[in-house]
Amino acid sequence: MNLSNVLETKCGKDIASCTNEEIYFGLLSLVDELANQKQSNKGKKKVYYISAEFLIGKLLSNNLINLGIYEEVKSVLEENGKNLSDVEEVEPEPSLGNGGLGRLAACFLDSIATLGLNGDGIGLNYHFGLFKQVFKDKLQLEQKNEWIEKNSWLNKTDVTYDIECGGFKLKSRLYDINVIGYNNRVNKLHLFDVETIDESIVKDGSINFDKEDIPKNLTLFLYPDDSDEDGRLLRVYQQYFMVSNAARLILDECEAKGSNLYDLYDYAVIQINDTHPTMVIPELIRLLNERGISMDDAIEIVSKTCAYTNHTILAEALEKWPMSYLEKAVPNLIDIIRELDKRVREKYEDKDLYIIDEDNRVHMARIDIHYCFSVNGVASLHTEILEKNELNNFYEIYPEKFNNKTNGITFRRWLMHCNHELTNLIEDLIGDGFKTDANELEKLGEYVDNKDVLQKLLNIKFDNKVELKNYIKQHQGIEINENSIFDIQIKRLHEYKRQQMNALYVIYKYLEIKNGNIPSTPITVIFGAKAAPAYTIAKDIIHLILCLQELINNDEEVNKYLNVVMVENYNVTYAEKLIPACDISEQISLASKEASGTGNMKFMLNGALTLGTEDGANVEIHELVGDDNIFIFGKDSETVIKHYENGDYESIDIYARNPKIKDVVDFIIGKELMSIGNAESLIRLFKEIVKKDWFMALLDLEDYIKTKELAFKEYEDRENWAKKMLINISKAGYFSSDRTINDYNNDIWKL
Ligand code: DL6
Repeated sequence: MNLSNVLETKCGKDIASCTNEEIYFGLLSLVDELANQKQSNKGKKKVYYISAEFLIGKLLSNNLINLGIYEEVKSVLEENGKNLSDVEEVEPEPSLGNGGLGRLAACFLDSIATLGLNGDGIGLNYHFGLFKQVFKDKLQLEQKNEWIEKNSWLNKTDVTYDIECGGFKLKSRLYDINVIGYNNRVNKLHLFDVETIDESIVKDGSINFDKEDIPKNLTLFLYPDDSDEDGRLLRVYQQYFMVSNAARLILDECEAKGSNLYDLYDYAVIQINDTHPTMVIPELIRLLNERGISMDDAIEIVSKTCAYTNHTILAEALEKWPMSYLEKAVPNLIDIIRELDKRVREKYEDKDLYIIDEDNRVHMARIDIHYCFSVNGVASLHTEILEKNELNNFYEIYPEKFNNKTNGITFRRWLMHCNHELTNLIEDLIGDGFKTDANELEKLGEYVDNKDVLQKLLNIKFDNKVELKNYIKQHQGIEINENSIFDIQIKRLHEYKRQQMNALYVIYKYLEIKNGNIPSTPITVIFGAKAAPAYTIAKDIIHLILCLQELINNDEEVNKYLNVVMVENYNVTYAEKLIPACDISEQISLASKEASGTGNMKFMLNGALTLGTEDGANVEIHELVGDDNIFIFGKDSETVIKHYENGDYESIDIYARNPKIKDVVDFIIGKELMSIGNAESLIRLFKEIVKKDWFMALLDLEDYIKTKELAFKEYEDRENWAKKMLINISKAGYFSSDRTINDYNNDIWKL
């Protein structure tokens, strides 16, 4: 194929005279055409990965890489005076996810396709996604995030279903996105939409709309505000719409391949990603009943087809829907859910196993655990905590169902796409085998004493810092110092992830500098996080960080040594710039609370050192790199779990006893911040930390400060630091999602 000619034909004129937009749309059409020519993965059995989120990120460059034409396209564009990065800028980022759960689903789709496995994703086509975050007066505002253009990666299909909810019928329409494996075959991401959707009901760029008008609003937003009953009901409608479509599609595909439905599990395995798709279980049972299969048989068939992944230890994050909501939104499922509950009651006395509790709430995870054949956690520690603590009563009765699948990330996006310089260096050193077998990164270990290689690693990091600096300047007008240490915390905003503890460190450092204790190397602390619109304390934490950003960056005495940046509208695209530029990766959740984390893996792969607690997959990173190549601090999960059990943690004791901590916490409501911030918000946060501190930021603060200072000190020895970087990269192979998907396939899916 003469790419230059093909592209010119696609664009309708010579490349040199095209705008970046025209080139983008030309490439989009070319990529889809090439994908459609590729073979799709085939096989009798298929995995259906159902998920409320697919945080797929921009697709152009990744698709070019996976098709093996990235370099060629890049040089054709360069020959014509064009730059692929500028073309990438034109692409809107699909807004189909929120955080780790959705990004994991996207990494998994890439690996499933790459490994040649027969597997599709199924989700919803949210028109305005989560929300676009903007900062105004140092507060987070939410706006609708429009991403669907006339030409996009979405391909309209002929598939439609009539979905019956409580009170009305919805007509669905399936849109497909091609999932192109690396040098391999193509799968699909199936996104269902409702035909009657009406974008115009969202007013003035906001995220406000009539929550009751389900036919018009159903697929507008991911995780619509659930602070009121209408919002929560809307989530139930969304979930049901997603799984009812999924169930019909699956049954149709399996029947078309010859299944008589009694053997459904020979044709399909359904991976339920967190509890949002749980209703696929009763819905499938219902559809099988409709096709004449008895209740006993239907339950058995579905239980042999479905597998559940748990992604959270937070009890409050495990969904429980009031029966009254289900009666209203999904009356067709009520009898089946009651039947599923009845069967549990007949067998067990322990009320905590029941699906419907005494308050008439339906526990979604309990449906999954009783009626799936596999239940997995997403990191060793997480699975262990599920087995020993959170889900121990279930583990006791179903030990054979429980298994661990430590998460992973796709190296195509998180190394080859986002860090070209590092990829090239690795390829020069060890060849390109690591692109298909990530374990080959171990070979880098040979270079740990090679000064030339270590220097190259430092140079690449520096170049990436300059790139990030320019990006932040261009997008937010904030100037940062590429010669400073880049200390980065990017993830959803949640108290358990403890961005507030990092903010307290910033205050500590500010006060130190004011007292004349100047750091040897300047420090830039970077945050990126969206807070759920109704999560008040999370928004207070963002406000605190934005106040610190203003105070510190404008203080001539301090800003030479310390800067704070909260990037606006943190998303996959931003992550791709931040991760390659990072020196210190903040993974500071309260031990026992972060199921796994996947950002920790991305940073490690790009040569950042982890500053973290013994939580989630940090534990496995620690085991792989050894004590010298990671900075671990804080109380371990056992201690934390005991505090919760005994109810004996009082943050006020630490605050009152430790003057250093008191000074830092008091600063939140001191004159400097109160004069530039919102008093109500700052006081609320202060009180929360001193009186409640549910996620124990003060418990670990002193150790955190000490360990962070140690990390900064070690950074001074550049060569030794580069060694640590190299060791981290060389040990990252385990966290390839190709490994994770192989594990899922070998142990659960058996495709
Ligand atoms: O498994 C993917 C990802 C984990 O890495 C994170 O540790 C975990 O917080 C996240 N879970 C969720 C579920 N929602 N809640 N809460 O996003 O899953």
